[in-house]
Amino acid sequence: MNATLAQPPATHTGLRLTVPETAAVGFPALFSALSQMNHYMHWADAVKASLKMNQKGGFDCSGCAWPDPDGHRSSLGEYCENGIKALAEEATYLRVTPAFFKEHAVETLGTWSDFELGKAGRLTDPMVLRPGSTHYEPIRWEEAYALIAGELNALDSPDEAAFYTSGRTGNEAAFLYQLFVREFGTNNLPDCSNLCHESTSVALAETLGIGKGSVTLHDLYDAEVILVIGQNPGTNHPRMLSALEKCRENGGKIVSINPLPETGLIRFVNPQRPFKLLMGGTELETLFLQVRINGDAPLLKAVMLLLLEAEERNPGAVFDLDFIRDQTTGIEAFLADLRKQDFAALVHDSGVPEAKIRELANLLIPAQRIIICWAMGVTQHRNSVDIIRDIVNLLLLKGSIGKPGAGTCPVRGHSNVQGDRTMGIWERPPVAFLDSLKAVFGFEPPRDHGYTVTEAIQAMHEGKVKTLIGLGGNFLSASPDTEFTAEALRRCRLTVHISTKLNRSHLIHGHTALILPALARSDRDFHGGEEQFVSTENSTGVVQSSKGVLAPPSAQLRSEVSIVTGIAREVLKGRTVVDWDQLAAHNDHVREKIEATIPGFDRYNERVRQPGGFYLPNGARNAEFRTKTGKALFTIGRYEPIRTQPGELLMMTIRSHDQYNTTIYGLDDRYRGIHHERRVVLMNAEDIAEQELTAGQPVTLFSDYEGERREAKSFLVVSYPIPKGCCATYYPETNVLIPVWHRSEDSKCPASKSVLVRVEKER
Ligand SMILES: Nc1nc2c(c(=O)[nH]1)N[C@H]1C(S)=C(S)[C@@H](COP(=O)(O)OP(=O)(O)OC[C@H]3O[C@@H](n4cnc5c(=O)[nH]c(N)nc54)[C@H](O)[C@@H]3O)O[C@H]1N2
Ligand SMILES: Nc1nc2c(c(=O)[nH]1)N[C@H]1C(S)=C(S)[C@@H](COP(=O)(O)OP(=O)(O)OC[C@H]3O[C@@H](n4cnc5c(=O)[nH]c(N)nc54)[C@H](O)[C@@H]3O)O[C@H]1N2
Ligand SMILES: [Mo]
Repeated sequence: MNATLAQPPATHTGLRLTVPETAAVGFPALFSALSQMNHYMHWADAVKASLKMNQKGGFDCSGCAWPDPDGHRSSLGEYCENGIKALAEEATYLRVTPAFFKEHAVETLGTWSDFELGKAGRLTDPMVLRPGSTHYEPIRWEEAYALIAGELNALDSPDEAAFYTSGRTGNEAAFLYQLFVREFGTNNLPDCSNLCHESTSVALAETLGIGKGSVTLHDLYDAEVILVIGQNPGTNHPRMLSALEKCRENGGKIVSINPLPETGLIRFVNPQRPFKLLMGGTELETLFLQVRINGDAPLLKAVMLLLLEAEERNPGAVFDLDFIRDQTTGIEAFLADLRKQDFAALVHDSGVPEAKIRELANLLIPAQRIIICWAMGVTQHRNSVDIIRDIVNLLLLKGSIGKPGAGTCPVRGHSNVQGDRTMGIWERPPVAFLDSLKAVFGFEPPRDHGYTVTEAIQAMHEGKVKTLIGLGGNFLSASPDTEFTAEALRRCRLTVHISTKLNRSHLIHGHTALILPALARSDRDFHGGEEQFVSTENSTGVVQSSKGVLAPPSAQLRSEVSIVTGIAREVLKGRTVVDWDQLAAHNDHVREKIEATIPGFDRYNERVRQPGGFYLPNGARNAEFRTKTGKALFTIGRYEPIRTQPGELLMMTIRSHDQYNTTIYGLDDRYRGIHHERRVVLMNAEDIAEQELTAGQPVTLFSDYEGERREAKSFLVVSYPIPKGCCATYYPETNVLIPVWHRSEDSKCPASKSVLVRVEKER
């Protein structure tokens, strides 16, 4: 067994604090973005790539899934500081070559921080780590495929393998991957959605008949009120700020519901509008409700009670009674449950002053066009599906769905995570999808549901899954329960990662491990006598093409399409009914099969070539609800407050401004005023005093679930405006504290935003 460290080393890098910023973007963002490019990219590449990023006919930024404008796109660049950082990380001139792996033993690389691993550069060659070896060594592609085929075909059952996907994979590779996996014979297709918006997919499919959001970018401009719940767009979706600015200018109101006063929501200085830039930007937030962590369910219920009260005083003036009568079911049971709630207790549990909740209700009472945006602050709790049910209930009461300027806006993370799901990357595929696969390809796909990410980890730990293949991502560091997950990986016979950059999942491995280096979004992909493009789907269901523009970092790299077809051909040799050679020859062939299999992709090859792409059909957008009753469903969001014991804090694990998930761009969190250090715990000043700590003090954080102690050492206490009883740390450093089973029952999404911890002084 290898002793390589599963967690980044617990060393400090030199904390420096400043006052949190009060405006987002502007000149500092421009400066930060340029300095990243300057550090890691050749200038010619930087110029070429930045002119093509998010432009029609260019490539889709691999940062977030925020939509691009349908019409005019700014020539100054439809991207943001963090999109540039994503590009600089991907298109770096630094290389991780066979010589690099020869020089550094796997165990030694384990002592590097995640920041250092990422900065080593782009992977250039397929590499293998053979049983008992200390170093990765080069392997030929065909030999790597044969090795995978040998392992997979030796399993007792196809269900002994799991096939992970991260959300950067384009539609074409994702479709082929699930096709291969299902012909191989399993639905074990866990993906990063399982750790991310899974609660959204479950709740929206149940209530509105589609697991995706309903709004377009234009709806955001036209809304009267936008609620932004549990989301930090200034860092994670900076281009969303332009949409919020437009909404403000049209007279709309923006409400942020968050335990932290996030800078991006306070004031936005739009770099594409020089006049506004000089004037100090636009005030975005109308109202800030500082909820307690996990206080959203009681808050939403309290608001809906106030709406009900106003409606009863003045029937028909608050609720959209026609909409409720014609388009929904379940209102009676929902209202009966709402009436049973104790307003004072709800207010107390939310952590928000009653006056603020009344202010929010007063904004909502006259409004007819409401949009609710949400992200990880909503989806990563044990009761997340219930919170989203109440989000939907609120919109339904107001008839704010299925019409312009209104609807659901779950803001997706990875740039193609939504598209991957559309392509069938799903451990619980709908029956209609499987029937369609069968009709188009002529094999019988497996019907039993597969494992989600945390279930796959448990199965690997128990020896039920013996091979893990990852199409992108960083399975180890993205998952909860780092040490448990590491052990699960070590017990595998084979772990394979199709990757662009080095990460910790390459270092914590099965008996044999493979790294297969892939082309990235910004790389040119020339095959079949032509330059190929892929396609992606953004958060609003627009599918468009993405074509890289830079020379690939090594001639050895293959596209994800090529790698997936290469593996499939070898594994299914002699028993496949799919013409993999034809699919590998040109991405148009893959799109033809997608069109034949999945509704909404008519004339795919033609429409994806249109500038700006096309919208996929979306029932909820047109008030057509494909639920079991054919109507939108009012449901009951259950809720039980999380009570902390004395000395206990409820911790959320969040992103700094300088990271992309497990990829660490830098050590600063500029907007929050935290510099050059990631091992910090943000605490309320009163908690610091009560626990007799001081700011800057080193502490160990530990959790104690079912009597099992999990700890994370060497965190520095930072006093921060966060509600009392709550604390915040950066992911992935504290994933070690989250038990693998600490997740939503309904969606299996880890409860990474509500972790009970304690703080212990060090030294
Ligand atoms: N630059 C950059 N962009 C990214 C990413 C990145 O890492 N870096 N990641 C991408 C991915 S995969 C995703 S999913 C998204 C993530 O985007 P976000 O969801 O914005 O990411 P988090 O940092 O997890 O932020 C969660 C927010 O929810 C708040 N919050 C936490 N708990 C609660 C709660 O109980 N209630 C409420 N109301 N709020 C709460 C936190 O204070 C924080 O503001 O961003 C995507 N875009
Ligand atoms: N505690 C805690 N845990 C969390 C979260 C949290 O908020 N708190 N957030 C969760 C969320 S929302 C998500 S989405 C997951 C993220 O989980 P993942 O998607 O698994 O993680 P990433 O860090 O995005 O993966 C980065 C790696 O992907 C590879 N990569 C990058 N681009 C490409 C590409 O174009 N092709 C290929 N083949 N590989 C590529 C690189 O090798 C890079 O090292 O983490 C989850 N984990
Ligand atoms: Mo995500």
